[in-house]
Amino acid sequence: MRVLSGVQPTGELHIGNWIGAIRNWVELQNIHQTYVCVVDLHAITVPHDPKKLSENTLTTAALYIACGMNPEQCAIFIQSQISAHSELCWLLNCVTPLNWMERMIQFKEKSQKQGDNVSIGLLDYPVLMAADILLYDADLVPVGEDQKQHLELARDIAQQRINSRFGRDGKPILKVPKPLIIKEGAKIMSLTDGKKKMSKSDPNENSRITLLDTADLIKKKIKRAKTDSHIGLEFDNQERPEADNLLSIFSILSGLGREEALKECSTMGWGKFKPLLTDATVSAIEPIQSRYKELIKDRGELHRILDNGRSQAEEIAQVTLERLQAALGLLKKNKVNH
Ligand code: AQP
Repeated sequence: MRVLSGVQPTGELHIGNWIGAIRNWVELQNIHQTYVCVVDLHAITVPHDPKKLSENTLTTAALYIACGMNPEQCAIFIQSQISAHSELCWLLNCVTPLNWMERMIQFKEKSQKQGDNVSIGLLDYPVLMAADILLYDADLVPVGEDQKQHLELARDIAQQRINSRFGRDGKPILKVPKPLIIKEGAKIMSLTDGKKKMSKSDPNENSRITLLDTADLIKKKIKRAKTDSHIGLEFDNQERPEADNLLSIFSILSGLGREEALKECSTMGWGKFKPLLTDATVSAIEPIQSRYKELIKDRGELHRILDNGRSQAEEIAQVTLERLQAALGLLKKNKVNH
């Protein structure tokens, strides 16, 4: 099966991106044809700093590898370097109803933060994401819970708007992908508000732990993390979202799993729990950080890996794009010289 996923280079990757997405790709590359991209075209749907964008793009790619993505086993590439992403997005735009887009939760949330400055690109974000996935005939798309609605949209566009309208003789033009959401850690919440997801773009840096935070910074952020007045950690108590979130993070990063973590922490006060969580977090991301430091020293090698990933991905993307162009009746380029 073919797997495709990506992260936006909108800032430093956090433990939510890792636990909800990247960590799962690492397993998948051993069993499936895996394509992972840095989705920089998505990152410009909100106001951004051009200098930081190119740096974050390279950093994100280096972090994929530091987290265990192996360029020998998967294709790692930059979305904007393959023009078929934007071209397919346009074709899909022309068949996607506007009212499907206005329902998207992420659009509602992100547009609210931007007042009068909302770009068409932000509204179109899910169609570009559909193009990313559909270009590669992906069977599976591993994402966190927050991206599930976008995945459903990609499925609807492929099935209802392309295959059933333009497919001939029952043959689909685009493959309809399936989401792959690993339950454990599918939505890591903010450290400062257990009801909000952890996010790269949250203006409060204390709300997230990034994969490049120092041990000291992690300690400080966890110390400041929101708690409640109860003693003992527990899962699934809607009145205690912070307890549920921090215990989930602990159970995953310590490797103990839910049952063991609950046994260990169910009668523990916050004062004792927080140092435990700090240690588990620091130890879990320390190997990523040391691999990252090595990788980022050799930018030439990173660019070589990305060039190689791009040529593998581009070949597939072009075939899909031409298939859809033909199905929509766009006149093919005449390849014969006059
Ligand atoms: N808090 C989270 N918990 C679990 N998974 C998460 N993901 C993001 N946040 C969490 C997963 O990470 C992948 C990449 O996400 P993205 O960067 O493309 O977009 P996003 O979901 O909008 O991530 P952020 O961090 O919130 O970025 P900003 O702030 O720029 O919007 C996806 O698979 C996502 O599910």
